[in-house]
Amino acid sequence: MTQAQAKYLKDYQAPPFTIETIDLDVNLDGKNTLVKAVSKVKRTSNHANPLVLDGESLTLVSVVIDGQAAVYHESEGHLTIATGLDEFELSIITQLDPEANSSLEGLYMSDGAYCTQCEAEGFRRITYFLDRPDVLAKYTVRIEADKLAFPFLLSNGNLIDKGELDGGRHYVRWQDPFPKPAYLFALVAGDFDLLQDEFITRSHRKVVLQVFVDKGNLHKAHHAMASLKKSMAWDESRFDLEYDLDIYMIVAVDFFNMGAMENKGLNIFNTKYVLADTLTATDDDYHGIESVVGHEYFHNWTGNRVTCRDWFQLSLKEGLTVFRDQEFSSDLDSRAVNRIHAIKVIKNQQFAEDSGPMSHPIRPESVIEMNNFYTVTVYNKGAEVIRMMHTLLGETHFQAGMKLYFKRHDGQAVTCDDFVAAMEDASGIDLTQFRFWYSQAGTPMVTASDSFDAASGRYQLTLKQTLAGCLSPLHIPFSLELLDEKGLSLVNQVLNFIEAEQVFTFEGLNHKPVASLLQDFSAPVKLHYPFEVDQLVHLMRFASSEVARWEASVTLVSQAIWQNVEHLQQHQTMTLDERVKDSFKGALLDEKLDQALKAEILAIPSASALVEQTDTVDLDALALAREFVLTELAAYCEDELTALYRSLVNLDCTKARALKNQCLNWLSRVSSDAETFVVEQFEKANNMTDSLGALSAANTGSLTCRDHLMAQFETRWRDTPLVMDKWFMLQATHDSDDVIDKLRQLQQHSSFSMGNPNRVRSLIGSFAAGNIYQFHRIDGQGYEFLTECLINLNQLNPQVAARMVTPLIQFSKFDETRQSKIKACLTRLLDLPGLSKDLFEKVSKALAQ
Ligand code: B3K
Ligand code: ZN
Repeated sequence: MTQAQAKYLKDYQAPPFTIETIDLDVNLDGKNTLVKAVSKVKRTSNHANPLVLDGESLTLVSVVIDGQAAVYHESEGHLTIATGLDEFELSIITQLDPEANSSLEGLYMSDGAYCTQCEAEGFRRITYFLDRPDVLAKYTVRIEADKLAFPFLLSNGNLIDKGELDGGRHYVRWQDPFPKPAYLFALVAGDFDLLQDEFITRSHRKVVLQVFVDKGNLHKAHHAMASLKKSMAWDESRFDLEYDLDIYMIVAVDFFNMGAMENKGLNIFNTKYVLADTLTATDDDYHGIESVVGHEYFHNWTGNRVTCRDWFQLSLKEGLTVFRDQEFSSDLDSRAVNRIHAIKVIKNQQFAEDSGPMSHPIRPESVIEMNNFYTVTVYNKGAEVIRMMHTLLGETHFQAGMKLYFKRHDGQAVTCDDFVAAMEDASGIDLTQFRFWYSQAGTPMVTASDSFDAASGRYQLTLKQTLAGCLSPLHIPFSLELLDEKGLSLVNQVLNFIEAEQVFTFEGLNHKPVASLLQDFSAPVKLHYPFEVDQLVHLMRFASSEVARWEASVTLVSQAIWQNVEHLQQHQTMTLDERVKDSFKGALLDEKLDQALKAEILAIPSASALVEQTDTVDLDALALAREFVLTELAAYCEDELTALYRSLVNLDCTKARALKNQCLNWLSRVSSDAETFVVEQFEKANNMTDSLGALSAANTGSLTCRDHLMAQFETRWRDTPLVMDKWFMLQATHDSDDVIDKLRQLQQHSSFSMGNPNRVRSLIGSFAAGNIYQFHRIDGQGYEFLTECLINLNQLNPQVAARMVTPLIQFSKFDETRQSKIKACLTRLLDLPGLSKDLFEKVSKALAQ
């Protein structure tokens, strides 16, 4: 295979040709599907180069220019057409086999329906085209197919024609009035149940809303529909943005590489983010649906109306749209809990990416396979960067910046810098230094130290920032609260931390205050400050910000775990400070504390989250220390946990369920009542949150009832794929020594399919990413199992394979023995004949580390 080549941001050049309109005629006929694409092509400048189009896995039938057979050359990935014309009509016919397309990119089949996925570079698997986001064309699409099997034929924009044809076939024509890049093209053909509703926009236009789901699932589409209506209303009220077409369609398919896709007017969704009823979906699933429906809807402005100039600018649309969906969720529900979830993604996953071989700035500078850059860095750190601008500018200036951005760039393909410039120009705030956040990879480290002079009442906080390879310091909004000894707030402000080292002075204090540092995680940095137990206990009780109180609890328990890791390494007995125990008991008993926040405090950091807090990890000691601290806390609080659990059992509300299930999880470690609680909860459950909460507790506590309950669950749900995903996930995350044998057996389960990314993620992905002790078994069996799966997936679905390799390439913190076993597996992958460029990019970078 030819070695995959990287592309560089610095090499960007405007397109030498452009395509302003395209007429697509898609004749859906299984293996013999034909696509005729008629484009109006224009030379954009004075040059004599041929037209070079992108294309992959296509069978070319014909190429015609202005009615004449064209002179062309087909090579790997390209079609080069010789022409001296400045403007011409190009007509290309290609033949596709969607049934054989297991990569789920381009045109493929999901459970008998045709559908497409074109972002980032899937359109080139449909026809030869200028498949780059800065070529914006108006699309007209004719679809023809068998009427009985495919009664619904959908594409972007508005339906302008339809009719019957001979042989039981029918056709439709769709026209999208908005010019768009090829990655936003979509087509669906199938037989679905349809949920229909409408939304009246604030300028009184009626928009038809449609959600298409597999037959028999109509009752599970209502939450997605409600979420869509909320999103439309929210974008009007918070961002002053209104929908622009007369119809908005969502189609749910079970075979899908990611969560969802924002194609103009025709979103295609993973069923996981559409289908829900209380029996089959958890409260978290409901929340996930609302947030993903919102995210895709918000892309209509941030992504579709204003799109990216090139793929290096992906964060322009993704960081901004994640920020918008986070704000949507926070405006609708608990802001603190939403913020905590976002912080966890950064600390547990993004920091890991930053310290691994795939570390990249939110605006990457070189890319081999674009699909590898839909990352937590581009998305979630990207959203943090937008959030920091929001913090620096404030809501009013930020919204003025958004207005200016749309005024300048509606209908254009632009850069991250254009966005920052709009924010800067609308607010008058200089963001020159802030721009380094776009170009610097890695996690900045902030070290804080402080001193108090009792005589003068002066408190000084010194902040130092370091970031490997960063010559100039970053502009860090550093949010700070100072509390007095009674817990009263003395100072609450955002510091502009702009120098490598900066001292902030506060006068007139009577005692040394307790500092709540980097409140609400005001910047995506690692903070180092030698917190004492008493300070953390104080913050847990008194910090004004709920997020800061949660953060203090995480630091408190993490410090206790790390201390015990040291004890173990020095062959000392493990201990747990009474103050730590009391502060957790205090939180449990605190009636003023929001139940959802309490549940977050009880969700002790996972082992993987703890790994992210250090540079090297002794995994075996970490496992013992974490289990020790958790068990000690649970034993100390057993009575309170039991009482709290009992008080919540019959409450029908999300927060109460979250807290109840956390209590159960703790009790499963220590309580003799745990079996009874779990079995009763499982048997009485009238919703999936309770069933799954019981099963998870049985799983973590390895309770006697576990196998029996798992079997019951399987019998009940074996025909409901999304629920079986939960069962596969529980199997895969069971910390038991025979789990790998079990996983091998489960790959033969009738509900499992290696071709379906949802199944693969729940069985194999959650093992590698969520069963850290078994995945990192010292005998290397975990690595070998994943490697075998990846070898299989490399051919079937390279994108999913490359997603799942992540835990294998983030090995730098582990010991020599584990590292050498991992490297042996990576070498085996690198030597694989026909290795996809998706896997090649990640594996080669990991081995080069
Ligand atoms: N834009 C899509 C992701 C496309 C991923 C391509 N590998 C979904 C989203 O972020 O909304
Ligand atoms: Zn997105």
